[in-house]
Amino acid sequence: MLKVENIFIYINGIRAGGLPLQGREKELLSQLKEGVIACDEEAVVALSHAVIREGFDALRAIFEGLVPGMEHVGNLYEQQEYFIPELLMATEAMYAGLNILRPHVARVDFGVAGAVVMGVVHGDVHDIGKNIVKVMFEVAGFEVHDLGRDVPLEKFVDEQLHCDAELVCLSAMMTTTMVGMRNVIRRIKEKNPEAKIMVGGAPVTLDIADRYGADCFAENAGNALKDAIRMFSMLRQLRQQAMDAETEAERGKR
Ligand code: B12
Repeated sequence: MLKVENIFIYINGIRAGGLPLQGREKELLSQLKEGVIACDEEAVVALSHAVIREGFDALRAIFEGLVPGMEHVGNLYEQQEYFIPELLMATEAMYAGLNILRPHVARVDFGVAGAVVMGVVHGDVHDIGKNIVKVMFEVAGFEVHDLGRDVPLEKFVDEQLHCDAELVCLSAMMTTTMVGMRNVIRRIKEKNPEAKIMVGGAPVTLDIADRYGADCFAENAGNALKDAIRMFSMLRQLRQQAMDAETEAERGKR
């Protein structure tokens, strides 16, 4: 089991501080990124299979190949070099790669796993970011109840109660849909004040998270996992302390 302090080294290693990419792996991951940018689904499929066949790390291929490719596509869209049809094709290429790589991602035992409900809020179909966050949570052994995208408010509330999830993760990529998070958070807290809520997505900031009453905000998948692990460890510790205090009080009575 990895110690909590080592989680940071592990996660940072995925994207930056780990072993530098070299040789064939570097070449494959750079081609994966280019494949997404070129909206070339066939190439992304072939390259993803090559990553697995040649024994390279699937998680690294997702975070250092597919994700930077999609981020670059986002920049091209903002510079008006790409339009909606290119976005759709790049999304298909990215998902084709993700579907091949995801089953090969190694799980790591952080010793704090629990149930998490996750989804993209009503009116919003941008689900790539949420699915990347989901991969991270699955790596750490969390049981993810994925509600998908364009999720009606009440579905989050019902699912949290149904699976007694300690954490609900809400994603929104548009300013118009982000405002819906406030109601989801209010309703979940009304029904279960114990549930913790984490929000994220491009327009969301720490200030907004605070104003909406969320417990946590993370700007990317790595930080989302770090914060979730921190939160779960703290909850476990508090529960243990409460149980110890109760046992102590019982002993005192006898
Ligand atoms: C791809 C894309 C699409 C694809 C989505 C495909 C899909 N299945 O997701 C398609 C083509 C369908 C699309 C449609 C539209 N889009 Co669009 N889209 C994008 C684009 C270019 C990239 C988003 C993306 O996937 N990024 C890559 C991923 C990896 O990053 P990410 O999503 O930010 O996720 C990371 C973090 O945000 C965070 N995160 C995300 N979720 C969560 C959740 C939690 C709990 C946490 C902790 C963290 C977290 O972690 C993730 C991983 O590190 C963005 C522009 C951009 N630069 O972001 C516009 C963008 C989001 N789209 C936009 C718009 C306006 C639209 C449309 C209205 C366009 C139209 N005229 O039809 C429609 C809306 C449809 C709808 N109702 O939702 C705007 C939103 C503007 C705004 N601020 O409101 C953007 C910002 C483009 C722009 N600058 O105008 N889009």
